[in-house]
Amino acid sequence: MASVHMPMSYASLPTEVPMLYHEGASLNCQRVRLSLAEKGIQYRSRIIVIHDFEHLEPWFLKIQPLGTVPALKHGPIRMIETEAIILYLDQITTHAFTPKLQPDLATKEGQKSAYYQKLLKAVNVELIVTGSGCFRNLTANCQLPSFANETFLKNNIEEEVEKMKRLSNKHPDLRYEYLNMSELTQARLQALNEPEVIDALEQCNKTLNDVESELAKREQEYNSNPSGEKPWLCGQNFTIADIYLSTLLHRMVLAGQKERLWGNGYRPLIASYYERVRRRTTFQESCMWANEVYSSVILPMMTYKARKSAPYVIGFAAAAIGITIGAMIYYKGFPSLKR
Ligand SMILES: N[C@@H](CCC(=O)N[C@@H](CS)C(=O)NCC(=O)O)C(=O)O
Repeated sequence: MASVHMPMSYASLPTEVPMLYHEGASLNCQRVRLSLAEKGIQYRSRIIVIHDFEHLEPWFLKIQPLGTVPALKHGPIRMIETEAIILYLDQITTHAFTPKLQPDLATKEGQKSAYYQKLLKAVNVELIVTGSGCFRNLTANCQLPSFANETFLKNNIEEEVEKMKRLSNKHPDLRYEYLNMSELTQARLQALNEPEVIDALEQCNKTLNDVESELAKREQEYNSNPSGEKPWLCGQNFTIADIYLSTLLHRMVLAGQKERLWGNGYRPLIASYYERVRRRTTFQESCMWANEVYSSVILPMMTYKARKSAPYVIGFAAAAIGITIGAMIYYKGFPSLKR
């Protein structure tokens, strides 16, 4: 991957390589990873294993008080919100190296990309994905693991809330952060019912109507003057709107919503857009593995558990070696016991 581009006028920026705290499957993390790849920015990576509640650990809350991923640290700069992170990454590289993800707002392409980014950001993807796990009747070809069903997901959220409450007593300096998280998490649990999920799907459906019409305009423009690469959603460049759209579509495939939203010839332009973006190298590197449960969930969880139990394993090994050496000395001291 290319290194961080630091032109002379950007000399005041931290010189160290940014550190990204993220999770494999998370939609927002895919958005930031894809932006990093598009901008050719090298970064250090720290996976936070949300499924094992690593985001509740005090060290992480001191970096990200909301306990969510992604979070980015760049020298003294700390960023905790996806859109802000992407716009920051866009600022620390210049147009001379990579096109702007958010083109100049004075241009038609810039206005369109800002508009579609906001529209796509408003889709409640988290509720659709969790809801698809709970209400499989709303899905087709769902790729979520079968254990991620209603009972499992609800128990998991309840367990998370309990843990937050316990930790708020154990760490008085982070009490506010834990209680704030527990309120937000409880609200998520309440929204987890079939009608709310259907509403979220309907909102997504309406947004994709607009997207299909916008893609039709690009198609028309291209057909009337077919030169160079085919345009993306807002014009010639792959913008922040494409970051939000491509990752939304990828997440909908995982959730088993592809058939409903652009399957069987319905919305053909979105269908070919998704096929095209899947072939994009940056997307392959940063997002494709997000839908593979082994790479994005199981492997990081196993690594995390091994890391957590490492002190015990090392302690056990040290004790075993100690006992063996002790026994050897003991037996040497008692020659009659030697063979
Ligand atoms: N507003 C935040 C939201 C980030 C967010 O909700 N991240 C999810 C993963 S996509 C998360 O960390 N959830 C923690 C949890 O589920 O407890 C942003 O845009 O970055």
